[in-house]
Amino acid sequence: MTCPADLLDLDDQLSDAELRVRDEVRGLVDQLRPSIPEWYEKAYFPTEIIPELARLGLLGMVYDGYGCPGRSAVEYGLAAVELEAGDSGLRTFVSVQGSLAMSAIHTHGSEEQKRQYLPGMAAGTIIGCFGLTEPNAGSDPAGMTTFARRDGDDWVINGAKRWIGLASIAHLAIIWAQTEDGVRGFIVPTDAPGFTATPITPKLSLRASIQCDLELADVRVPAAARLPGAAGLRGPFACLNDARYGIAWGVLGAARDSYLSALRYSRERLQFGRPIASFQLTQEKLARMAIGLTQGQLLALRLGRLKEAGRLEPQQISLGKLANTRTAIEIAREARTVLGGNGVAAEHSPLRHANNLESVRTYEGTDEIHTLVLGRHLTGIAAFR
Ligand code: TGC
Ligand code: FAD
Repeated sequence: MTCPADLLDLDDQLSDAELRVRDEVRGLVDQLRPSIPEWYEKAYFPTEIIPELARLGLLGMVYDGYGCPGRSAVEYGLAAVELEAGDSGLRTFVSVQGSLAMSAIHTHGSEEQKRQYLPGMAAGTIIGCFGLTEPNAGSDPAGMTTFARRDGDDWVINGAKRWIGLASIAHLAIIWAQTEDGVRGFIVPTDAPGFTATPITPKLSLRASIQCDLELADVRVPAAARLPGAAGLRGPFACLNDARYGIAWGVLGAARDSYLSALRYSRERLQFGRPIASFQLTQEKLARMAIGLTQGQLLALRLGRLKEAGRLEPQQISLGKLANTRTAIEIAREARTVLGGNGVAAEHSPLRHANNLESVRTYEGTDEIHTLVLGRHLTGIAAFR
């Protein structure tokens, strides 16, 4: 019998190296799985696993040189699936550290900045965060008011950021700010005077993960802290592409774990003297979940192969992030119904995944923003403003 989570034998499309990465990360997440409900309940992000994530080459996974692992786009996608099959918080850590903070330095940094920060970030000894969103500028980062002004050879930054992942445990923050010449990016040490990160608590989603409010009050950094390759909003948006790509894969892990939980439970749970899996309505739910998961896997794999060929376009990433996140949240919610009342107990994962996916559908561009990115691509008319 084919694996219920791989009905089209997509493993057949993966190389030995890709399968090896997938299996290694799956093995790690299997070890972590028993602890995850407690981390979620206690709103605890397990920093103690960072060295193991680094050892498996999951930090800055697709970047080359400077101590980075240099793995392929599909390998990164498969790792994201396995991490998110545990909890979206695990995949979010890897996304923020690798696809956002390291991506900003790898893509826009000077040679000196790359040498100074990337090896430690790949090793997990330097943690980074990425500050784009502000209290009054979320979907529309062009509305940011954080401002960096020149003062002799230094820059002095003032403003506020909101929802910034990892900031309270980070050593450096990539801060995007307006300047007299437009938006620019800065590497800001989090122990700089005037820099404050305050975790946002309590949260009802992504509980085993850290997001913060940032305050920047006259934070002074040298000229060498500016990312020389970033000019305008293209700078941060280029980083979002890699993170959104990872999400298009990762959410399938949450979907798969939810679907397999429901499938398992439906075979074991008896009502009216029969396994609930024997009822046509339950089978219809399971079939719908299997179809959604399979379509999502095909979509992610195609995005991965396009990325490896250097042909992946932003609107294709929007399509993948939007479609797969939407599918995953539907699967997680449907899976919860199969578990009945037990589905709201913390020992079962689907409701936790569904709650996490509320964050995932919102960050890195909401459903609505990715719909409008696609709409703009289809019509040539931007409907944002
Ligand atoms: P727009 O006029 O479209 O573009 C401004 C400049 O940026 C360029 N550009 C891109 N470049 C590379 N990749 C992309 N995907 C790009 N999208 C746009 C564009 O070519 C232009 O360049 P230039 O040189 O001509 O100036 O900008 P807009 O202001 O109209 O914005 C459009 C819109 C709505 C799509 C954009 O604002 C948007 O994407 N909003 C969503 C914001 C968002 O996603 N924020 C994410 C914050 S980080 C986060 O959530 C981390 S979550 C943790 C985790 O990942 O796990
Ligand atoms: P708003 O932009 O105020 O949107 C509110 C609603 O209005 C949404 O439904 C939106 O789709 C809709 N809307 C807005 N504009 C339009 C339009 N033109 N047409 C139709 N509908 C529209 N940011 C970072 O910079 N770094 C991080 O590490 C980070 N991590 C995050 C982690 C979590 C758990 C969360 C929840 C957020 C994180 N974010 C981060 C912020 C995230 O990117 C923003 O929340 C997201 O971009 C949406 O912005 P907003 O919350 O201000 O919502």
